[in-house]
Amino acid sequence: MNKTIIVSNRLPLQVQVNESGKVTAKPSVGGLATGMKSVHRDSNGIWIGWSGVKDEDLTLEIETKVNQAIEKEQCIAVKLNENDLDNYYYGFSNRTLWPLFHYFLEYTEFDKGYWESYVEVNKKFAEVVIAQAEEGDTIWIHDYQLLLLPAMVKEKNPNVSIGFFLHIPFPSYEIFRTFPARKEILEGMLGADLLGFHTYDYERHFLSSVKRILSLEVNFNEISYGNRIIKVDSFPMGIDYDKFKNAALQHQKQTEVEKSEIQKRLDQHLKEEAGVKMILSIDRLDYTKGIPNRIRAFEFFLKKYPQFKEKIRLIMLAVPSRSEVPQYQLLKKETDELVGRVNGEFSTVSWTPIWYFYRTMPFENLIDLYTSSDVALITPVRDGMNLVAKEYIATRTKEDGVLVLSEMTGASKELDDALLINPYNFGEIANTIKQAVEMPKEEQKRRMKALQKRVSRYSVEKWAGEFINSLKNVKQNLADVIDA
Ligand code: GDG
Repeated sequence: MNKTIIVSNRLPLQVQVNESGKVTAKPSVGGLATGMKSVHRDSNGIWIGWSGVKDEDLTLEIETKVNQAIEKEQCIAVKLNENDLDNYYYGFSNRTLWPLFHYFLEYTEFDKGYWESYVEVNKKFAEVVIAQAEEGDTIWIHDYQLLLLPAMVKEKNPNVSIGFFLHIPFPSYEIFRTFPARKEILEGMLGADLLGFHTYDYERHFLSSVKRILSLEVNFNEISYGNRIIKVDSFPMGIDYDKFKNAALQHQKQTEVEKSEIQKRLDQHLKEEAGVKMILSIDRLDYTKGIPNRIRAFEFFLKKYPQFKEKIRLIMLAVPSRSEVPQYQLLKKETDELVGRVNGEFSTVSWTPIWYFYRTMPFENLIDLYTSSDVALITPVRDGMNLVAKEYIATRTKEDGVLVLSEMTGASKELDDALLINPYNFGEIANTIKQAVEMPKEEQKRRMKALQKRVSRYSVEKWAGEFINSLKNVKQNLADVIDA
């Protein structure tokens, strides 16, 4: 029976090795893992990726135990050592591709050592995939860490069908052309039979680079490449809508003893500070998420509309991320300083304008925050999709709440009932915050219902299903051409 092989940098597992050498592998609960569940489990499929334990920490005994634990979850590990992680992951993936694809040219480091390691690690992945793949199998490769993998697999095994999905933006040709390895990257991606992006814009940018850099013929959304036709399409990723909706419904039924400390504090706020509007933001602390702009815009709002002092609060959850990379350390410093500045300038004895959390929170607390906030303020300067916006929508079971969303996110292309803003325009953000907190309930409801309709229909399972179907069609078309 043909199988589906999923490949991503990390396996969808939390692998832990405790001090006495006991190994556990728990499934991760992230959106991608959920969306792929049906593809992974139902199709007798396997998932290939790094386990999260580097070679230096693997004795023979521990490695055997790790492999046994992950095989139970239908997963297979690619081994990575510290040098790979420094150069392929923290280096080329996160200091070259991530900034470049998010339009941060000034942060993009072109380093030969990073590139060589990226090629080597993609080869390591290819070896494992090729060992597992059999004729007729379907392979779905994910994201920017593995851009060279499709061609490496296709070359050795032309009779498997390969899909590739990019979770981050594909930049415009004018940005992409600056990249020394631009040709190699495109050729690597073109090993796939189907290439998927979150939005039509990213798809268009990719096709334009293919045309201009590789001089290939592009016909609508199909590329002629040697004797192959490669299809390119957009598949906007969704969320596990029911999971968020049901968690919010459950949340409403909580008794006093079941409530989290955060929820108790939020309730206290409702009692003692009735009328104070709660504005929420949640993101990894990443320079693409527009966190400093958001704080500056909030500061500008407090200056421009002083009537909101003591009447509004920004709750900002910033999740630690890639703290080994210098730009992330600088961003942390800048964020701390800006929060300090705003709180220092505007706080009163009974009111702090920004509640700032720099940590990861459990899922239950995320639900506390989503369900208790009047407005979600999401201001990335560049974001492939942004799932937080969709999660906020799913938890608003009373059909209230307002989403203020950057037009630089992939999500904004689908969510036109949100209040869309340009994250660089502080005046516009300030005015939109005012519009959001003053929005009449009927308008909130009208907008929220439309947003919920969209997000509930296009769930993460649907997204995965449509990608796989599209890949099957490409395969079918190919078979028809060969038979004809
Ligand atoms: C990349 C692209 C694209 C956040 N804090 C906590 C927590 N989260 C969860 C959220 C959400 C996820 O993390 C973040 O997803 P995003 O889509 O917002 O952003 P990235 O991490 O940058 O993801 C992005 C995505 O890939 C998918 O293709 O949308 O554009 O950059 O699910 O809920 N979860 C928990 N605690 C936290 O503190 N439990």
